[in-house]
Amino acid sequence: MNNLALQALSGKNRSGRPPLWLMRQAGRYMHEYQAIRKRHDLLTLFRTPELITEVTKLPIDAFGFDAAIVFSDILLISEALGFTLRFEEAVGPIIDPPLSPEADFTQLVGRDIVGSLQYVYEAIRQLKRTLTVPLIGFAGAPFTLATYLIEGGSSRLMRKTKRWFFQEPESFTRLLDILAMATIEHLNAQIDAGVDAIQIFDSWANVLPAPQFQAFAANFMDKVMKGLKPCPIILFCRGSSLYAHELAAIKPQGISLDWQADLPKIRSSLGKDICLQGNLDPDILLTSPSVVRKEALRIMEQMRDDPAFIFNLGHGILPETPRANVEALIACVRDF
Ligand code: 1CP
Repeated sequence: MNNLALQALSGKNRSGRPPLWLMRQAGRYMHEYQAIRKRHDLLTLFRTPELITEVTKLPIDAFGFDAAIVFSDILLISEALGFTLRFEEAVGPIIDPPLSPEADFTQLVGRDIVGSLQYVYEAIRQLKRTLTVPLIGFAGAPFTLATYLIEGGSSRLMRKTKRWFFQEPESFTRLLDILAMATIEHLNAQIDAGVDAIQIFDSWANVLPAPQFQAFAANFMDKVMKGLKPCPIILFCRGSSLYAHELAAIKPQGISLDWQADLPKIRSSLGKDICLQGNLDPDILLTSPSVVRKEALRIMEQMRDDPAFIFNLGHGILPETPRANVEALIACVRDF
């Protein structure tokens, strides 16, 4: 087992080079993935343990990243909660009908979350039998999951969500409570199945003003974390450079930083114990190998010999990323 990733998560990587994996490392930038996607639609991929296992391993076999991430999605739990989910080409996820403040969302309580998502846990068990690197499980944070349920899919402005929580904070809080309980069940089942670490994504928490960030994002990531069995946890949100202190106060093993963050500044203000993950701008991977090397080296120099640093992107890898640039990044981190 390559434990560089787990060593960095516990602040004990003395090897001189950081572990490396990418956000959304299994995906459309890989021709192997595109070939599998031609044969199966996305929901079939997400629901079939053998296909989950195959896709999870693609980037490990092709590039040798230091950790694998279960090929799944933060929105599959919405099906377990009784919503209808589909993914439309060139549009993204659609939840139809979406959730409104008038709906009786007590119907979301008492669902068999773990029973509905068995295919995820079966894939984790399969992967653990053969993987040679640590396996990361994940879920969306309650706030980000709520935005998809309320907006009915991807949204940039989150107008319906914001109207709901500004006008009716109590009922919004009740909704987040229900989603937190379901998320805890899903993550504990992933831990039971054998994942080595958990990442919680609050991708849209950047739309929140500071008081609401605390009330709806930070407090609910905290609530989820407190419900989990022992396992290293990494928290991510867009806006993590703005809210790094609030995230660190929840006391996860690691936080994943967006590309706006100044890593040395955040390291000196948070202290050396917490693992920092990040933060190359994914757009840099659209340039050229020499630019990728220059920008990656800048980060490597900044974090040189930091025993609690993991090299990653500041957000998900883009589908149009040229493979040569991913290869240049890997060589740069490996040879540092
Ligand atoms: O290697 C991996 O990381 C793959 C596993 C993975 C993860 C960790 C996928 C597969 N999705 C996710 C997390 C996820 N899904 C997040 C949180 C991380 C982030 O902020 O990027 C979010 C917000 C989603 C929701 C989602 N899933 C969207 C909408 C994004 C938006 O802007 O609103 C979309 C398009 C998906 C589909 C999806 N999920 C995963 C992949 C590889 C894809 C695209 C697949 C394809 O089109 O073939």
